[in-house]
Amino acid sequence: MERKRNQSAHAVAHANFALVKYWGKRDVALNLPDVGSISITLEALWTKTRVTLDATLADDVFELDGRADADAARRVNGTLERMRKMAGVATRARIVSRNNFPTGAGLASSASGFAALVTALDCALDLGLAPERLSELARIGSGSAARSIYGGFAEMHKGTRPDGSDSVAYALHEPDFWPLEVAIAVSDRRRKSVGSTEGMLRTARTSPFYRAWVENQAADLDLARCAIAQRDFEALADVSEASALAMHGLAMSARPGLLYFNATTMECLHRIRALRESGIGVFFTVDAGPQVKAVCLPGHADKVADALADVAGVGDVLRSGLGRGAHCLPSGPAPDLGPA
Ligand code: 2P0
Repeated sequence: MERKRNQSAHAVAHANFALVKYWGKRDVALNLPDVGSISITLEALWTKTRVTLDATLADDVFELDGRADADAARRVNGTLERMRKMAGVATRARIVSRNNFPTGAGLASSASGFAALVTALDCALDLGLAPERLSELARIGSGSAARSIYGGFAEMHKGTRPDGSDSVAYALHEPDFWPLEVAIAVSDRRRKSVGSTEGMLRTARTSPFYRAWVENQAADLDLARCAIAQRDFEALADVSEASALAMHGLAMSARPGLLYFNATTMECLHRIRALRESGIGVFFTVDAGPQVKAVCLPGHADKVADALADVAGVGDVLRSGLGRGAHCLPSGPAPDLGPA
């Protein structure tokens, strides 16, 4: 195999969250989802990753947020091996990655993380892969990462092939198609106690409602795709809140039940419903953590952010518009926390 020397690339990918939720796997080894999903990509939350191929290294080195991270290194090892094999190189890599938001707290750090990693590796290894192939590679690392390859609105297809080559995401619309705004009420920055992978497996194994969830998903995906295409906020609010609550209801019905909400989460949901009833364009969604994501019509996010900041237990309210897809950055110094 060819030994590449010190070839370096730097990429950024933005976090995304689903409006129609992914929860459940049809194949664990290849990380194939049992359901499709539809997401929005967030401009303000990102991972920047630099990959440097270094022929002097005996092993890969992975640094996350300024510290060597052995758990994260194990998680990215499969992706590295797979992409090196595609390029026909054996050179070890130094990977330096930074998130500008809390890791593992229900803010989709694995989504932006794996999307940034495969994008940086694609550049460093000169692979020139199509977005669907990058999406496939990102998915093997983390299901939601398949969607962070794209900006704006994206749809993940559950796929049917055993090899997973059609379990990939596609772009639905660019960010400026419908410039929705997001306010995120952060009530707990700690890592969640049960990760998404374990939570999904437990749910599929033990919930009596799992098959019903899987069977209902196609209808929700159709509703959300149409609502977005027609910029119908009421319809999107209806299906998105239903999907989030069904996902959490399902997770709660596992044994032992998964409780990602805290008291502040619930208070925020009530606050958002009250705002919508008063005429403000806002709906909620919640992922595998207590943070509440409020999706707002353009121009409505200031009022929503103020209202969420008032809820007892809310520490910060993060704000974002819709962001671009993953891309390589001009080469420069190691990733910093500057603008993406
Ligand atoms: C989603 N979540 O659609 C759902 C909703 C969290 C709740 O995808 O096991 O880290 O790595 O494929 O992508 C978070 O799970 O899970 C997630 P794996 P991932 O965004």
